Amino acid sequence: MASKITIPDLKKIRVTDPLFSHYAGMVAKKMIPVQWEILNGKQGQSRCFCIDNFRIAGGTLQGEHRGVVFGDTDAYKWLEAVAYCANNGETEYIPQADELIEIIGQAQQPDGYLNTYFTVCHPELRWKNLTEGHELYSAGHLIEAAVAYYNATGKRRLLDIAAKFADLICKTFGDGEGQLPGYPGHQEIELALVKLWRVTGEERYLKTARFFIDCRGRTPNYLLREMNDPNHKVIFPELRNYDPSYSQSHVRPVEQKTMEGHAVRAMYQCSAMADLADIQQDEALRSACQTLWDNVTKRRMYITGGIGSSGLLERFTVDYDLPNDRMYCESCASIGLMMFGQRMAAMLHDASYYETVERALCNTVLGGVSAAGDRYFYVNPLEVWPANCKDHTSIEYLKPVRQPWFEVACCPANIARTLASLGQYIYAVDERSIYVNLLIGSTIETTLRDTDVRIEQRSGLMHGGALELDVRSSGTHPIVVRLRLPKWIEAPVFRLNGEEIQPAVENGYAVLAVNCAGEHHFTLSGSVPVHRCAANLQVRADVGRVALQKGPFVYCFEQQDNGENLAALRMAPDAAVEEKAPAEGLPGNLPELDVNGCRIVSTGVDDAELYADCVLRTEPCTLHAVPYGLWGNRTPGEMRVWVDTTIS
Ligand code: FUB
Ligand code: ZN
Repeated sequence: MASKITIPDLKKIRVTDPLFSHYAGMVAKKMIPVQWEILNGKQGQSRCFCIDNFRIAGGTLQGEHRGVVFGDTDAYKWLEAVAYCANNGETEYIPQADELIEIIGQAQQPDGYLNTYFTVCHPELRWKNLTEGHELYSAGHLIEAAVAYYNATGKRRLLDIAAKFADLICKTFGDGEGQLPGYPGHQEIELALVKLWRVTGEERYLKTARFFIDCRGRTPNYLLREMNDPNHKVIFPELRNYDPSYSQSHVRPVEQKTMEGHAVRAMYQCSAMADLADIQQDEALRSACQTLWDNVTKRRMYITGGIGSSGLLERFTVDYDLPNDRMYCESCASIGLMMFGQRMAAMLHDASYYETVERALCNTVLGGVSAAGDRYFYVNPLEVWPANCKDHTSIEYLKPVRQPWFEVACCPANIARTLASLGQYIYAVDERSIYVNLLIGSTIETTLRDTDVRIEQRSGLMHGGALELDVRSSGTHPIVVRLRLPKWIEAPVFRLNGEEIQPAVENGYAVLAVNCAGEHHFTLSGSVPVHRCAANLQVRADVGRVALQKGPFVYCFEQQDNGENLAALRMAPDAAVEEKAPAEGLPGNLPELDVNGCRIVSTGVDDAELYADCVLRTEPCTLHAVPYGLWGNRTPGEMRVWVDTTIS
């Protein structure tokens, strides 16, 4: 049996790639300090009361709880991002983090319970509204932060706080006498308890994580019963007439076949399912993960790795329903997709899952934050016409420019924690192998079976160059570097110290043997052409349309480069595409693309009319495309990914 794949010590990984080090660097430089101000209520259009809420719950400040019921998670995700930055040697915010941890500790109840909303506003309703109350979701983020903080700093205070709460949760929930047979309305704690189990070795955490997965979807539906209770106190009116598929509680997870409901909930659940399937060698759970993965990636995912087609309730709809201008594609959902893919790849030792992980990362997740690191998209459209993004309409949730903060602010700190811990997606290890999952310039040092290994990865693939891996081994034992061979590299050629080699390719990984001590210089070269992509014909929104992709990067057209009314642009499926110098002002040196196309300049309807007979007039033009992950970083305006094909 293959040995388990784990995440290496993040302290030993550094990202050096120009694009990703720019964004990862922004976390410590911008995101953490600005978010700290916001959490302290000092900045932001949507006032945030997060830290004051902890003070109030801890009795050191008088006042009322303000903000959303899961506001505590803003602090937890911020702490997690601070921890990951500390791994990278960026420790400036550790004193503030320690201070915050003390404030959090004061808000913890003597029995371990920790949630500012319920403590301050409704102590009598503790665990009575799992559907809407987010107590277990918030606990999950606390645990994730605590594990990250402990791993990064060795400090136990937050871990002890989280473990005390987790112990209460393990005692409270279960099928035993006096326990509640309930489960979270928003999954998160399941994967967090797995992390807590990994760091403490305490079986009860794993058992409760498994319980939450197993009891979901039982009949009668626990959440529906809560919602239908005449004494139920409503928190989110939009959840009236509760549909259990919204929280993936319509069927037992192991029997779920399609990705339903709220996208972030679904991804966090699937991540935990994959963790448990791997740890417990559970074939039925593994197969459910595979079915759900296939459904989401082959039927319900945007080309940008965005997921969640419905703005109403941030949810999945039906296969192939992927509208471009009134979708959701929440940044957190794509982060969740990365998490799910990472776990599938680890469980199955299969590189192909990283095609999706990098699709989500390079497009939706990068696009979720400004290049300056201070503005965010919550919703990531593939088509925007700023003039119609109006409040009090059905797409009022869709913002044409990134925002400094949100009333529901789950995305900013989620993006920060993801970018600051990118190393976990780039590399993985098992007993004798290092897996290079993402071709992103970086270094890693690790020890496999007494053999010290250092890898320096540099990628010139997006610019016609090669991927270089300098591997230094102390050579006590032979080891293997498993380099993912992405589908977007054509005619790949491998070399070791200049000599061509033909490594075996297993599950999408080129197997590069390192049998002796010393320096080994591997290269992977090949072409990375621009693809003119089509969607499955069933995707009504994209029929007859093309999108451009080079490597993992999807491209888009912005008004700044193409004028207004991008709907009038046309591009033949075989249009000549030329790679140009990077667009000025965008990080990462990714090429801009010029495409021969045309523009409809008249439909035959004059300005005085709205409709008349159709007489089309077109003019040739060159279309300019920039990476979607970088859109909206220059002059605000229209944007679109999919362009209609030429009128013959
Ligand atoms: O409900 C908690 C978080 O807020 C969800 O994950 C997001 O979709 C947002 O609704
Ligand atoms: Zn979010």
